[in-house]
Formats: sequence, structure tokens, C-alpha cells
Amino acid sequence: MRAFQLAIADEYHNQKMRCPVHLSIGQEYWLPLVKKFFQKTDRCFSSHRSHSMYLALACDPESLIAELHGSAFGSLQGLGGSMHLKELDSGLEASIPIVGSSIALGVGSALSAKHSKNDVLTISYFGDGACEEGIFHECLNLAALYKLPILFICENNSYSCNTHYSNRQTANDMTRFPLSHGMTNFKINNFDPYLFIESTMEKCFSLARDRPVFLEISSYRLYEHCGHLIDLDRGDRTYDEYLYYQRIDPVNQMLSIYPNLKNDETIWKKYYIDLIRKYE
Ligand SMILES: Cc1ncc(C[n+]2csc(CCOP(=O)(O)OP(=O)(O)O)c2C)c(N)n1
Ligand SMILES: [Mg+2]
Repeated sequence: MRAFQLAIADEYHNQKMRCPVHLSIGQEYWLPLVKKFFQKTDRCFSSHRSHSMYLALACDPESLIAELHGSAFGSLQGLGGSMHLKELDSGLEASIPIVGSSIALGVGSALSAKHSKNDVLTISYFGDGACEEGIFHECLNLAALYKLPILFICENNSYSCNTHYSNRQTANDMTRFPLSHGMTNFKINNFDPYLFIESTMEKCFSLARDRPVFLEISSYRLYEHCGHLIDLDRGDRTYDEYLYYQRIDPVNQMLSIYPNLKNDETIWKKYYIDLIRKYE
């Protein structure tokens, strides 16, 4: 996922990818685990930051690259672009750029699963900014009341576009919302040991087949909100903040422990750049 996104970031300036891109470089550490605990009949509704979710579930980087180029070989024949990714066979039902939509659609899907008495778990994936939408609070209420089989995954990168949480909310803790509905909730962050992250996610996926569960995942977006640059010139975040999170970034940590992986990253990045060349 990291190599894929670095390749996009490197090549985007050529203006051959004509749709906006919301990279999640710095936020990928938990996403491969979604594939591990997601069952064949489960359903996922994603936000606009959907590349990594698509890679995790659909596992098809070439169709994503084609889609970003508006190619007929893209996952949506080039008609959807980066923010509308879906792949029904893998359970990625939709990615929706209207903030909060993945929550409402997810709850609808979970309600239908409950009525059908099947074993379908729905994942609703969204950001901390979506917690400021009214629909978020209505949906949490309904999911708690009806005990719907849904896992809310809130990826908290502390920013909504360029606005820090401190200018938007009274606390950087999204679990206070599910708590007020008596909903089971968990938190993981980029400092946690991998085994803890894995076991927490396993628990979430298992419990949510029965009742709603809320998982807050703290992470940090190293690139700009939308685009291929590192936007330190905007003044919305400090260089020190960026350097701190770059240092503790789980992928960078892993590369410092296992330097040989840097070779793999380079090889994969080159592979993705070659694919980009194929479709541009
Ligand atoms: C209803 C709605 N309002 C505003 C926007 C503009 N918008 C696009 S992304 C975004 C920020 C969302 O922040 P967050 O939910 O934290 O997700 P992140 O981008 O950090 O992953 C906003 C406000 C939108 N797409 N939809
Ligand atoms: Mg955010």
C-alpha cells in the first residue's frame, strides 16, 4: 500500500491522472488486517479516502491505476475515479465522497442483514470529520437501539481537510460518541504493538457480528488532504509535528528495523510506476 501510494504521489504531477487523489500515506498500518478478518459475504462502505481499502479488499492495484486514468480497464470502467471505488465481488459495496454517507448506507445494510437473519457483517469506514455530521449521531443511535451487526471504523487523523480537531471538537476522542449510546468501543493507535492491533481488530470483527461495535483508529496523514504533495507550506501544521509523525510512522519504523524491506518497497514502487506508464 505504501509503495503504491508513493508511486501515485511521484507520478501525479504529470497530469495524466485527472481525478483528485486522497492518499493515506502514514495511515495504512491497520488496513491489511481488514482483509484478514473480513468474510466473503461481509460488506464494506468506505469514505473518499478509499485507495487502501480498495487494495485491501479487492487486491487489484492494476484496475485501480487504470481507474485513476479514466481507462475502460478500470474497476469502474474509468467512470468512477478515485473517490467512488467499489468491487462488489470482494464486498466493497461503495466508496462515497459525501462525508458521512458511508455511515448511513452501512447502517441500512446492517438493518437489512438483521431482518434477513443472515451472518453478514457491515463495515462502515469514515474519518473523524464525519463525526461532526448529524447523520453520524442518528445512525449510532439507531444501530445501538436495534443492535445491528455493524463495525464502525473511524480513522482519526486529527484533521478534516486542513482543520485540526482542536478547531472543530472539544476532544480528540471519538469514542465518547458510541459511549453515550452504550456501544462497545475500542481504540488503537500507531504506537500500539502489531499484535495488540491485530487482536483488537479480531475482537471487533467478531463482536460486531452480534451487535454494533465502534473502533477508533488513530493515525496521521503525512501528505496533503487531497493531492500528491506534502503541504507544510500551508501553515496548517508545523514542521515539527510532521517530523514527529514521520519518525513514528509504523511503516518507517518497520523499515528501520528491517532495512532489507526498503529494497522491496523500491521494487514494488517501480512495478506500480510501470503500470502507471501503461495507462497514462
Ligand atoms: C457532506 C460533505 N461536507 C463537506 C465535504 C468536503 N469534504 C471532503 S473531505 C472532507 C474532510 C473529511 O474529514 P475526515 O472525515 O476526517 O476524513 P479524512 O479526509 O481526514 O480522511 C470534507 C469536509 C464533503 N465531501 N461532504
Ligand atoms: Mg480526518
